[in-house]
Amino acid sequence: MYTYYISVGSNMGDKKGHIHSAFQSLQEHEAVSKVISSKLIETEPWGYTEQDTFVNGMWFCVSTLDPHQMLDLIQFLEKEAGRERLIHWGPRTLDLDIILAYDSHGAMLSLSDAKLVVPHPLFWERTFVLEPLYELFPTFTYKGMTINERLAQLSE
Ligand code: A4P
Ligand code: MG
Repeated sequence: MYTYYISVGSNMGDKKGHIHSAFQSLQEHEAVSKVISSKLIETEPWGYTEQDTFVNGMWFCVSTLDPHQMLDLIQFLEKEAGRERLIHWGPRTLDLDIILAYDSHGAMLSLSDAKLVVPHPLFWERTFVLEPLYELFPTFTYKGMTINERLAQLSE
């Protein structure tokens, strides 16, 4: 059994609609349980800024799927939302990223191969990831810092 924190973002079309449909598909998946969503927030684009505002959030779930199987599942959900990969960091109907993964003993997984890097390499830089993560996991610490301390540092 694994637990996951998955970030969700959309900045094209019916943004909240894409997110809600994918959330429902995840909830209905036989290998996934205890799916919880943070509230959804509107955020300014980060990176490639010539694009519409995003709706962002965070999902927590428990699953028997291992991290690579979970990656396959979230890529399937992105495809269901009509996602095409055009511009790196560019507009997307749905972007799902595995931010954190834990094994059944509660140990945080660190993985890095050609397909998957966990924890997500940029999560600690992004307020649109850290704010919803804080809602679901307020006690999380990384590099000796709480999420609130990191958010304060990022806003300096
Ligand atoms: N991959 C590796 N590690 C992971 C992981 N932990 N989770 C690989 C998911 N995928 C992972 O992803 C490319 C490849 O990354 C996948 O095939 C997988 O094997 P992608 O989604 O196709 O490519 P991308 O869109 O070019 O990159 P990515 O990383 O999804 O984009 P980002 O970095 O997430 O940036 N501003 C705001 N305010 N809100 C946003 O949500 N999002 C982006 C996208 C930019 N600016 C934003 C937001
Ligand atoms: Mg992605």
